[in-house]
Amino acid sequence: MKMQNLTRCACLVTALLLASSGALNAQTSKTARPGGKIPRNLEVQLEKVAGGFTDPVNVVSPRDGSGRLFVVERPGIVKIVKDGEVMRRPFLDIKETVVSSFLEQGLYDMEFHPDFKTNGLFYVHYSDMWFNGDSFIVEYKASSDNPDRADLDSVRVVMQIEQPYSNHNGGELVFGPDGYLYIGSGDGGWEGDVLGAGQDLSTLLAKVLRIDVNTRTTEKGYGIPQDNPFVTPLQQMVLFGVSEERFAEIHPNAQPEIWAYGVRNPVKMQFDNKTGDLYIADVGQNHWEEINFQAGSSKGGENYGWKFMCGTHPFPISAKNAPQVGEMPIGEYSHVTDGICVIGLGVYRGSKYPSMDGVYFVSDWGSGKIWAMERDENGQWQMQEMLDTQVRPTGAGEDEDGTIYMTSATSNYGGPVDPYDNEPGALWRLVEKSKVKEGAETVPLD
Ligand SMILES: [Ca+2]
Ligand SMILES: [Ca+2]
Ligand SMILES: [Ca+2]
Repeated sequence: MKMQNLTRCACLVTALLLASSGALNAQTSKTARPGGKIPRNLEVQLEKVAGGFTDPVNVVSPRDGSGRLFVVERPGIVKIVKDGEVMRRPFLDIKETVVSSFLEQGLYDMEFHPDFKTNGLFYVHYSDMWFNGDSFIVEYKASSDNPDRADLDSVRVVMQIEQPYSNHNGGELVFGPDGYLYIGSGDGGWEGDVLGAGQDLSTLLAKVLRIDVNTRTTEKGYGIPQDNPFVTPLQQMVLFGVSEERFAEIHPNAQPEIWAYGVRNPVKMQFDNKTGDLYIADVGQNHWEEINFQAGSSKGGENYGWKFMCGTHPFPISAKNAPQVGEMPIGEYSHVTDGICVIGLGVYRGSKYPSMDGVYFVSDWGSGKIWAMERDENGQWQMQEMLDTQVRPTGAGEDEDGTIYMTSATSNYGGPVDPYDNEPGALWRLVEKSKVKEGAETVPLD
């Protein structure tokens, strides 16, 4: 299961591994690396909830009091877990619309509207079969006669993002505390940001996007929050009476959906439900994986540096005396030691495991490691290894109480493959080690 078994990965390891080791000393003081100690004693474990899934990549709660969890399967299926049992009939089946032959494609994520309980709306994000793998964000409604079924006729396209290559599609959908939908959009693909999307404000690729699904315009299936950082009110587009400072902030070609930019492949992002802080786990290229932190007070507009930076390091890594660009991550780890594809698990804010309160958990798909992150008494982020598992984390979500769940899948990188040929994946619950349920199956460890 470990890294040596992977022939190729989202971030092409192999020959470049050794080249990165010389850069290990270039760390800035604020970016944590594995090997730290969070300022509390914490031991966690993963309990198996259910298995038999086909490439599960995410799990989400409707927060409607039903206690159901919805597991997203990459081929285009959403299954319901109710009272610990996987329901036989799926909630949603859009396999005919989703292309999933390449591992980074498929149904990426699903999110329920904050008012799902009353309006029944939910959103999915996937690679579309008929539009050559373009990313689609689509709204559906739960069936009015059967809450365990989606109403396929209710489909409404919210957004289409052109995907010139099959990889680096991002995927996250998450509603912020402000009620807006945040979208993780990757750099479009190939390698090395060949499109130059990271720093290009005229494209939706390589961005965190923020849209209003409760309104729409004649051109778009959504509204633009007027406080998005690159919205330029028309009255500012005059030559006189505008300060130099304000002119410097005006980007007439910028896409107004952009909330933050300079990300490479933000597969997982999560809000801290108590503080509104946003954690963006950004999959890196060849050498470094990174975790970015955006305070709940942020007004947006952050530049997370790609493709000038990968973690705290210049890109390409051989660049000498390169200036640092943008916000530095709070955490990073090397492909040499710790993994190849970062998967954020989220901040625990539930009631059942008080020792985990406020801790951010993050994992790696290649190594199966799980870390806890927290600031110490000096405000310095710490990153401590919690578990070194034998499974491959792919996604995460939380139930209504805030308990964190993780999906794992065993697929190898690449394509074309039939996801149904892959070993079945599983759903896990992250718990305090001392509170593992009697008889529960726990995750295999290295
Ligand atoms: Ca999500
Ligand atoms: Ca792509
Ligand atoms: Ca970065």
